[in-house]
Amino acid sequence: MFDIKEIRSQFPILNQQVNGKPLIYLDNAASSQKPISVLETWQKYYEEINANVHRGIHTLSQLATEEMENSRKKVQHFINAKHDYEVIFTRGTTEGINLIAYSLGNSNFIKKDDEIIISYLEHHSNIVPWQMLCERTGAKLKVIPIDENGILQLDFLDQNLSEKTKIVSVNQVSNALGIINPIEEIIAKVRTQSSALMVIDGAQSVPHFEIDVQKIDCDFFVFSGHKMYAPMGVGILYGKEEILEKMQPFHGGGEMIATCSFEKTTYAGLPFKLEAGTPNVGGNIALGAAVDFMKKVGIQNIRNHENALLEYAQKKLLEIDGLKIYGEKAKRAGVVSFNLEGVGIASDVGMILDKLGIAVRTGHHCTQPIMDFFNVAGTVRASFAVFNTLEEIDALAEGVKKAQRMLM
Ligand code: C6P
Repeated sequence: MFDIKEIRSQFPILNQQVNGKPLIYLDNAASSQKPISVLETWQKYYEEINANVHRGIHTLSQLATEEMENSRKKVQHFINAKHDYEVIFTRGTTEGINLIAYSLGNSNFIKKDDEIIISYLEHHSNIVPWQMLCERTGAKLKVIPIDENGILQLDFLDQNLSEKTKIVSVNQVSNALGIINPIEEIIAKVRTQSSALMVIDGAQSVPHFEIDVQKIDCDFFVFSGHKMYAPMGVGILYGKEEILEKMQPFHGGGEMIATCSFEKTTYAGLPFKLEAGTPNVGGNIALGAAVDFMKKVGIQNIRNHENALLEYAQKKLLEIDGLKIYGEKAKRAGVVSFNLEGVGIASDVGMILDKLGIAVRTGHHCTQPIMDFFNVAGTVRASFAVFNTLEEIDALAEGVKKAQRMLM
C-alpha cells in the first residue's frame, strides 16, 4: 500500500515553514530530501563506528569495512551488476564521468581523429570531460541533435557511427527537461554499427526507475547518491569487469596499490584500484540505506506516484495562458520545465515561488546547449520525488499564476 502521509512523515525537513509558508520542495532533480532511515544510518556510523576502512584490524575498522562493503552489495543488487567489484564508490556522477574520461584517455584508448558521441540533452558533466579528453588527444566530439520537442534524432547515429567511434555517452533522463531517452535503441545501434564503449549517465533515472545494467548492456553506468535520497558527496560508477580491469587508475594514493616502492608501484584489484584515498565511509553506508528506502517503498510505486504528479502538473500548468513546457510532447520522468510568455527572467518566477515556500530551480540547469537550442536564458524547473503531493502541484500552479500577475 502506498501511503503518502506515512512516506512524508519519514522526511523531517518537510515539517517546516519557509518564508512563513509550509515548505513545498520541488527541486529534487538538484538534490532530493533524505528520509530518517538514511539520516540515522549516517549518524549511527559517526556515533558508534567512525573508523577508516580496509586498514585496521581493530573492531571499529572491521565494522566500518563490513558496513561499507555491505552497502556496495546493496547497490550491486539494486542495479543488477554481475559482481560487487564492478561497483566503484565515487563522489557523484561528475566524478564518475571524469574518471572514465581520464582513465580511458590514459589507457591509450582514444587517439587523434577518433570520435566520441554525446547528445544535445547532456548535463555539462557529460560534455566537458569529453571535450577535455578531445583536447588532450585530438579526438572529435559529435553531438546527436534534438527536434523542437527535445527528442533525440537517432538517424544521426546511423550516419555517424563507425569504427572511429570510441565512446557514446548519453543520459537516460535529461535533467533540464525530464525527457526519457531511448537508451536501449541507442545501445542496439552502437553495438551493431561500432565497437564503441557505451556510457550511461543515470543521475536522473536512478531516483525514478528500476535499473538493470546487465539488461541495458551498457559498459558504464554512473549516478549520484544525493538525488536518490542519500547524502551528498557519494555516487557510483558501474563498469563491466573486463573494461575496468584494463583501465588505468584515476587517482594514485592509499588503498589503490598492491605494492609500492620508489622504483615501481603495482595496483590493487577491483574495486580498490579506482578508489584511492579514504572514502566517504558514512555517506557510502548511508547510500545503502537509501537503496533500502527505495526498495521498501517499491520502485514501481515511486514511478507510478511520480508519473501521476507529472501528468497532473502538466495539466494544471498548461491551463495557464502563455505557459510553455519544454519537451511537452516527449516521454518524461520527474521534471516539468517551463517559462511564461512575456516574463524574460525565469529566476523572477522562482523568487516569487520561494516567497510562497515553494522551492524550484531556475536558470540553465547546467545544460546551456539546451537553453541555446530553445533560445532562452533559462527555465523554471519543478522536479518531483516520492514525498510530493497533488496539493503541492495545485500550490505550484497558483504560485505561477501569482507570479504571472506580478511580472506582466
Ligand atoms: N544535476 C540539476 O539540478 P553531480 O553534481 O555530480 O551530483 O551530478 C551531475 C549531473 C550529471 N548528470 C545529470 C543528468 C545531472 O542531472 C547532474 C546534476 C543537478 O539538474 C545539479 S546541476
